[in-house]
Amino acid sequence: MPLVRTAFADHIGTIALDHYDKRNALSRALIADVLAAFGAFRKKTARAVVLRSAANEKVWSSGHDVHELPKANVDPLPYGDPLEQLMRAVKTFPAPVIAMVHGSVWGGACELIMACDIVIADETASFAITPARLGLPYNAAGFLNFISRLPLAVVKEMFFTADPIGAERAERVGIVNMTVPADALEARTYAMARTVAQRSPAAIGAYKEAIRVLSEAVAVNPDTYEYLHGLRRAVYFGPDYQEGIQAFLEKRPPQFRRVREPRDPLGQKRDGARFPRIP
Ligand code: YXS
Repeated sequence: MPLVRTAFADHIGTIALDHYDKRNALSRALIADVLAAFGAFRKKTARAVVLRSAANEKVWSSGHDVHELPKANVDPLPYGDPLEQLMRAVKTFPAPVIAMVHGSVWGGACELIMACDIVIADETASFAITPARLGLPYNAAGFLNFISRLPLAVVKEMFFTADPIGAERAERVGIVNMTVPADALEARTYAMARTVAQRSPAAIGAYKEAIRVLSEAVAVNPDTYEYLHGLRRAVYFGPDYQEGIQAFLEKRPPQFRRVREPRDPLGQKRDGARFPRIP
């Protein structure tokens, strides 16, 4: 049973997340169906793709399928993770991907929205990036999807509080292009898609790829890369991540304890530095 519904008309593809029993959690299986739809629309040379929820419910997507996250001591968001593959598929699709948002967007689904080219929401929409609730370390590509789109102070507020930002403020800070009344959302989204589909697909394809390359042009030398990776390792090997995942699965609030003195792999107490030395 496919976990997405698709449609194609007037050069416009539609991918509708359709697994509301699990609040459209971005599971490996659901992502595989979304990636297959993008592959089919690439063959049809779609000029725009609308990414939406099939259900007109209070949740658009609840983010990464937490049951598919490692329980501890393993990088939870490696390069090959299906959700990371989905982000790259959206960003490299040769035509604009327009997110149509009714309802709340959580965790990795919030980053998925950031990876889309255009976001049209209604007044029921809200956006929360929630790794801090799980004690989960975020990756550089993920941060860049936010930093390249939003003011730093908003990125920090979202990551440090893990609280939702409502539709009206989401439009003000740039999470969405526009917020429209719920009864106008579908019409406004497809009107935008039709306009895009009337323009030059060759030019727009080149614009999208050029903007992607330029927006990702961040020079990180090997030392800095290792430093950033060290920051993540310290978290996913740490007690918070284990407790965060366990608490979610047990449906209880997490109890994050004081950070234990980090020990190097030989178990030697280090000089109290909580993170690897800055190169
Ligand atoms: O218990 P059953 O079998 O009925 O299933 C329940 C939930 O377990 C399931 N479900 C999920 N399953 C896997 N992964 C999820 N993210 C997830 N979210 C929900 O869906 C069924 C209905 O859930 P329920 O009863 O809670 O629905 P609700 O309508 O009362 O509440 C909807 C939500 C979205 C407010 C609530 O489900 C929720 O808070 N979900 C978790 C949102 C979240 O924290 N997402 C972040 C996941 S981690 C992630 O995306 C990244 C790795 S990161 O952490 O970096 O952002």
